[in-house]
Amino acid sequence: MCGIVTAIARRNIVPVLLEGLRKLEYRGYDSAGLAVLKTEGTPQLQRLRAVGRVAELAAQADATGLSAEIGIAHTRWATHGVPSERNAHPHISAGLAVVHNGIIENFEELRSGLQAKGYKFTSETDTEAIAHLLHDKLKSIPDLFDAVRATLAELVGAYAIGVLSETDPNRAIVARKGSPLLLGIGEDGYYAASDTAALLQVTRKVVYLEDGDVAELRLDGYRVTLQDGTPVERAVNISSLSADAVELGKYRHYMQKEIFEQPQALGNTLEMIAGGGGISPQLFGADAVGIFGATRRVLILACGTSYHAGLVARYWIESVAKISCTVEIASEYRYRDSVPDPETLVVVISQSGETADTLAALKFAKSLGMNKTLAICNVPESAIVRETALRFVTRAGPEIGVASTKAFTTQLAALALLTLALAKVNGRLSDEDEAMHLAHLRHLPVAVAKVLELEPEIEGWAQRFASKHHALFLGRGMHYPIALEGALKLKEISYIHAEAYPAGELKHGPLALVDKEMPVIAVAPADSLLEKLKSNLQEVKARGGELYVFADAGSEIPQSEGVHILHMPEHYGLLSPILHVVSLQLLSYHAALVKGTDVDKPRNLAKSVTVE
Ligand code: HGA
Repeated sequence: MCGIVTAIARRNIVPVLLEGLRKLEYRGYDSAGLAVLKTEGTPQLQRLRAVGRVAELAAQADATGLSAEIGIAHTRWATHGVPSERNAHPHISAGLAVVHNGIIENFEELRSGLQAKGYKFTSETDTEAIAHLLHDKLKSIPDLFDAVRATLAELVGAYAIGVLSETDPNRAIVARKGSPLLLGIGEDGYYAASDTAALLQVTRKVVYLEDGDVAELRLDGYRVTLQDGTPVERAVNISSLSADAVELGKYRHYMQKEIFEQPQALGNTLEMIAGGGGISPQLFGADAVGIFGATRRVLILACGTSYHAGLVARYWIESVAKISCTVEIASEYRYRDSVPDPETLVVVISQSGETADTLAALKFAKSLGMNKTLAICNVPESAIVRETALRFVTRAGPEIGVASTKAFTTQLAALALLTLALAKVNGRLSDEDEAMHLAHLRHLPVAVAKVLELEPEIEGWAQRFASKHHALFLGRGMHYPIALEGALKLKEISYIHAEAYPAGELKHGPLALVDKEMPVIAVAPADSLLEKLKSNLQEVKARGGELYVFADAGSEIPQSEGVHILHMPEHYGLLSPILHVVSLQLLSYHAALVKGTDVDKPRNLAKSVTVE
């Protein structure tokens, strides 16, 4: 998704803008740009834009010897108009420059109105309408800050913006509604960015803006107001994010680093149960006991990989806590008529906590009177975390690779804790079962490390099927969502078309696709469904399909012609999906390496999906 950096400081801020954009690259983008104000003599905007990588923009900045004390910069992930230099931000309207993350839903209406007034549009973006609208407002509202507020009042949709003006060269204006933006307070100036990682180079002191905030950054200070101009104070936080956490280190790709960080990420996330005590519902917030005790139903809302985490949790919550649970894709839920139930615990899951569809679905559920809400999220202080009554912040650390790995497994760890807490508060967890589940959770980092040792064998498999165009993933029970996640990972980063089915569904359709060109990947834990799964695998074999089976020790599936077996560790009970998904992550990663795709920044995808 688009990323924004804004800076005003007593130094050349061009390197700061460029480094900030590099740190936002992981969000996914197709072009980049920046604008600075040269303040010696008559203030003048200078803009550079490039399709492709930030490195290209940096080369242009170098070649032109660009230097300034105030500027805005942007990585663009196109929503309106193709990726091109013409559509790259900043967009300019006679002396004004604007960068924007989000979608302006009424841009067509705004554009026709502005065209009627004589404004010429040079791009296909919705963003350009903001620049011209602001220019138009400045004719009647001479103060830049007030004119920005008046402009925002006419926008329908989501935005985080940065604004510079030649006629008001000593300040930058930023604002947010629906897209992320935070301020950075540096030693020598003030900054703003879409996420903290972009600002760690200059400061750890950050101010999270709320939806509807507008802020002015000057050399000697900053102020924040609501959109109506009412001044507001926002707390200054010291970020604990480590600058190293976003460095690649010895790894070839962030995805590989993040796969291998999983034992540590799980250990950190589960640190609160490391002692010998039992499960404490307060891990989810002070009101958790009351809310969990009154929970008759759970509704999980999420998108993409987080949705798959929710699907696994459904099996856990229904079988252990005995509470009815449904899982729904957030972008569907938010637009359908459903039957609201105030007794339902609404659980939203998002890596970034800024996922636009999940946030909107949460707000929608609340508007229907469902106020028992819980967020599972990897980013403290994110929009979603601030909206819910209860929260659990996973401690995966920053996830840079677009394809989620450690965020997913730590979400599952959090959901396992939620299951146990719900079961305990509702009197459905015996002391022995609690002790057994906690022992498994505490051992989880070691168990995941064992799966990582299988990398060389998995790499061999990836070599074999990377040349295929399609793949089928099979699982049953709580491993069906793991098959879904395996197929999603393969699609995302290797561009091999993959589908996942509950193995029992094979004969109802997908078996028609099976031949020797269709590798079939099976998740085969040694659980109560194993015998059923074995029969499904026979159905594939009988039709000449090539089977790749991830089998728990003790599964007793023999290797034979066309049946490849990779031996996983022993069955890990309730938490088995967490082990099985790690092997599928490695499989996709290595298939993508063989295919030579851009593993960390797959085409067309973005990391924090901050637009609808
Ligand atoms: N709508 C703008 C910005 C897109 C965006 O925020 N993507 O994440 C454009 O298409 O340029």
